[in-house]
Amino acid sequence: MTPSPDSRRFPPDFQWGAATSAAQIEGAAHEDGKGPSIWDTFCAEPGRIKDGGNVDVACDHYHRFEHDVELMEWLGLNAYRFSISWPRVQPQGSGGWNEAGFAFYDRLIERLLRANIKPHITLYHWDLPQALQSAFGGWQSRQVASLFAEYAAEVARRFGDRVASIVTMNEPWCVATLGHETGQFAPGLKNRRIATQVSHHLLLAHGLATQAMRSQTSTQLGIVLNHTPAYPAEATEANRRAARLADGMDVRWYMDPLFRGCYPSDVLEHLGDDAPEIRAGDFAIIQAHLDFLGINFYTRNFISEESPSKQAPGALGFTDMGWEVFPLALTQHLVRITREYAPPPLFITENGMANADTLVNGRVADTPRVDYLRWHLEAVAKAIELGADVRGYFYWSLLDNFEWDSGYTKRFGMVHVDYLTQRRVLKDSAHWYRNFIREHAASTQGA
Ligand code: IFM
Repeated sequence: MTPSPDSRRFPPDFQWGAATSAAQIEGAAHEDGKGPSIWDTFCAEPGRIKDGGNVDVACDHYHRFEHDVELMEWLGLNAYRFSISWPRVQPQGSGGWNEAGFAFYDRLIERLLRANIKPHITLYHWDLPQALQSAFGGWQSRQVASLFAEYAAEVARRFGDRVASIVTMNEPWCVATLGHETGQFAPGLKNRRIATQVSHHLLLAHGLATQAMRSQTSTQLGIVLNHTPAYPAEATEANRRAARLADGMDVRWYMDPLFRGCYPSDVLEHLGDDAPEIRAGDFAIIQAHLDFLGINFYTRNFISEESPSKQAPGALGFTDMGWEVFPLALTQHLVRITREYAPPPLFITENGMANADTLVNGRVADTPRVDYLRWHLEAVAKAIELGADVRGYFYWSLLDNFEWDSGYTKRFGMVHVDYLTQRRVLKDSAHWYRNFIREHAASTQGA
């Protein structure tokens, strides 16, 4: 077993957190005036979700948030990342606000602040109001980007002075590609031309929302990107070329507009007629000043042009999602983006693993997750030593929850959830994380 990283390698004011999202944990999908989201619709379509699950109840966090914050207090977290459900606070995605929806987030934020846990809000973690999908085709329409900015400004006006940060978008790649090109996620479209237009509108929405929020709040504003660094399987010219293109579609497609004001030319060339329509002035909007950048990291892409289904070596194993455990890529990637883009302060806004956990005599011995955590924190510590300005780490996820098209079949939590009783049990990884955070606090006291 590798030793745990030395907690003193993290800065004294490092933020130790866990992350969740509204649709995955809240439940109460039809309560207190919440409008339907595209995930409510998607789950109701036969065959979309592996176990036929839906988000009606999920972890019932809407009713159990007080207890969930107690779990965070037990863990010793000083930060918590969660998302606001747009259709809960604005059921139609435009027009009237739902005060009962805002009241829920108000109670949650107040409870977190009483526990000395910094709230970090995400505005869009995939649950678009269904009304906007039905009326405009969702993110296919530029108009939805403007409506998103109105929603963002309202959230910033109400909560901006009490939260540590506001993220506009979570993982636009997933929204565009999995939602509109492969059809795996809501709204389930399969059209590359639409997907690239959606990616452009998401970036535009991010920029417009950032501009709109600046006049309402001085809190930190940012975006969260999921990065899966591409590695050529063998060092052949064809594999290198394929890995470079994969990097272009995943990493540079979002980083270049945000930090350089353009899309990468090799990807534009590859897309040909499927490239998005871009209007004059769009890049200036997209390049709105960012206070921080959130990176979600889980695994790497192992690219072989010669045999596309080539299995990654997986010396450290694979998660229950089938994703290779490859923490070295996290260090290398953080150093690379620091060098290439000179980004603002970084947060690891998600990192974690699904494991086939079992509850035996009241205990979940999730050793693979403890190892995953240990290795990835070591990778972050190394990146900090090599110059990456990483300010916080959020484990994904606090609770086992609804894993999108996999339904409830994958468990990412540090806390086990029995979906029949809603009983929560802290896994071994939660105990490990708690000790690590305590060690860090003890070693940096008075620093
Ligand atoms: O559960 C998701 C989360 O919603 C977004 N990032 C990846 C996680 C694991 O797949």
